[in-house]
Amino acid sequence: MDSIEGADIRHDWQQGEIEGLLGRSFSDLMFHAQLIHRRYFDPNEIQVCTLQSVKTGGCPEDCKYCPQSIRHDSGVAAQALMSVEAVLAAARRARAAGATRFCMGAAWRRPKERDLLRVIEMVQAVKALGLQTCATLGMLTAEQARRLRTAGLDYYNHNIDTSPEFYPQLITTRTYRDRLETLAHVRAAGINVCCGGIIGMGESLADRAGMLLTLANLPQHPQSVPINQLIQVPGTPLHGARAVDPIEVVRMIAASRIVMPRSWIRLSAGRCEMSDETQALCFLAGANSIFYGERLLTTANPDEEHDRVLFRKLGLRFQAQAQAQGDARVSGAAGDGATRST
Ligand code: SAM
Ligand code: DTB
Ligand code: SF4
Repeated sequence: MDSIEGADIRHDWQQGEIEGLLGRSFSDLMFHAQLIHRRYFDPNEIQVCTLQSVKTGGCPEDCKYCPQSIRHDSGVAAQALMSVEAVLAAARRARAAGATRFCMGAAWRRPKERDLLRVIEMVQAVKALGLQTCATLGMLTAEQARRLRTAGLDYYNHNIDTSPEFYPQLITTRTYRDRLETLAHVRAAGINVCCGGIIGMGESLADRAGMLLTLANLPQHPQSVPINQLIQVPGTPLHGARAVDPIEVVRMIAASRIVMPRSWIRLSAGRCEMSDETQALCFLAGANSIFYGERLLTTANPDEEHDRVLFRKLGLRFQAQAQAQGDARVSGAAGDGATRST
């Protein structure tokens, strides 16, 4: 247990318990998730993060879901690493639109030295705008993580994607253990961890529980947990997979909220394919973060106006910049949040 907040914050979850949560009556599951959510967060506040693909396509990895892998014929062309100036211009636009976090994504197995130097400049420049900084660049060594932290990196996104058992059916070019090792380097460097996965890839309920089990039983809960619904891109091996039922997405969000009470749970990829009502249920279930802006990395995200209207309808507000800066302080445990009274 890593906090005085007591019994909610656990690192000893069992597979059966999480399967039980995912399969519980919807009403009971939602009630439980809401109790936890309101204990640790303002339920009317949403954290918003804008994604920028700083290096698109041509990735040597073989992730079956990803349009950026060189092994799939998805039509995504390989591009060079963007200039610092162009990234900075995109960050300014994101800040003006209300984003508090700017995440730079690169389709790499791991960053090369020359590329890392440029990403470090990007991190410094984006940080100077007053935005929280996040990057997702593939595997990192301990030293690379330390250098990114020194540059001002607040968050590093590196997903485990699924359960350890299902993982080898999705990716063969890097192991689950490789991923956990990168996460350990990021944590040791004092960078907040952003780690989650994808649903809708043909995984079982046990695999979904296994993914949450791995995340919740890490030495610290990841401060951000992106839950992506698979975006089926033509040409990728998972194109044509059976679509996930919207209620299953809501259940996954609720279970994530219960097992990681202080983490920002992000309703990530797949919102274009979800109705407003499904998204509203996800926010009720404890999702309190989104990707905001018309593009994810290579695929579409809801346009900003649509999100603003939806948030107005639901009475949700964006987390303020100053508050976001406070949340980016690296802490000993997920969320940085003080317990809220309900
Ligand atoms: N290349 C880096 C890596 O994989 O570590 C960073 C970028 S990668 C695109 C980041 C994450 O996006 C993946 O781990 C995966 O969870 C998610 N992702 C990729 N393609 C997706 C898709 N088609 N649908 C939903 N999520 C996807
Ligand atoms: C995450 O979990 N989801 C984002 C972010 N981390 C980098 C990426 C979603 C990518 C969706 C497919 C695409 O746009 O290429
Ligand atoms: Fe490359 Fe990341 Fe896509 Fe895998 S998910 S193919 S590592 S860009």
